[in-house]
Amino acid sequence: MLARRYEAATLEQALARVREDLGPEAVVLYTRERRPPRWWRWFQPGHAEVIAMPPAAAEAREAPVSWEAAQPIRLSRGRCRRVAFVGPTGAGKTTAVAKLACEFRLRGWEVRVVSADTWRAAAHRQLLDSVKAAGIPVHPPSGLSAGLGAELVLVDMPGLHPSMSERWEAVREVLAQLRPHEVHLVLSAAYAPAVLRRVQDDLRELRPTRCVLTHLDEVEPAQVRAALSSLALPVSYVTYSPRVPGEVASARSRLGARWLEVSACSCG
Ligand SMILES: Nc1nc2c(ncn2[C@@H]2O[C@H](COP(=O)(O)OP(=O)(O)O)[C@@H](O)[C@H]2O)c(=O)[nH]1
Ligand SMILES: [Mg+2]
Repeated sequence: MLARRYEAATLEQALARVREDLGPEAVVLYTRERRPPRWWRWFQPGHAEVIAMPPAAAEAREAPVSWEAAQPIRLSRGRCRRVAFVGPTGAGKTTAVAKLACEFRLRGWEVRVVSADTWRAAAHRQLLDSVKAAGIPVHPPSGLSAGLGAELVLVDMPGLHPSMSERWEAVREVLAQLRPHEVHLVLSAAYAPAVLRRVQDDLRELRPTRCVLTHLDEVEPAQVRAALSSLALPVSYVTYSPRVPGEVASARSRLGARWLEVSACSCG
């Protein structure tokens, strides 16, 4: 979408930069402002952040793309919901798991993460580093029973391709053991439509019921439209930065829908 990030000491200044750069019709996708108390500002100035994109009206006039928003993960106190994330290598699985783990933890839920990607040595480390600050335990697949007692268990799977038979075996085994309530297919919005269709087809056996669309900050609206029109699954979440925590939204939230709708309806 090639959304741009603007940072300044205040929200007004950041928005002024957006208008200066993208014009008064710029589409603001996200704002965040940290305002320290007045007496503290001398030591530490405020910080505001805006993500915005050029006006959708500038885009080609085409029919709106239809897409479906899936329900976000729903939890109940004292009950454990197991959610697995599958997809190709580099799609953004580990990042999405870490973002969601932090998000649910911050909302007060008991969260555990299972790192089933033993192929990328850095994967476990990456996950551990990004969620440990939130106090979320990360378990190897052999520690699945440690998920008992948690209200949400998020499982990060290794990247899959039909040629990787060993990984498929491992993923099938973890899924059989875990019996997840939900399987989310993680797809990058940067993939070409043919790749998106092929991946959905290749991974159908794992029965994903929804997909997470990632890398929205890196692609043009036309690309997001192409991605949305290639999806057979409803979208559960979107991610729009590599940062953890933060910058993940349910497709049913205003922010999540905005990331997709701006592109889907870029028909002027
Ligand atoms: N810009 C951007 N980068 C992302 C996003 N999600 C993941 N990444 C980056 O994409 C790369 C692959 O992500 P990772 O979570 O390791 O993918 P995995 O192989 O599917 O687990 C990493 O460099 C991430 O920081 C996103 O929404 N936006
Ligand atoms: Mg990974």
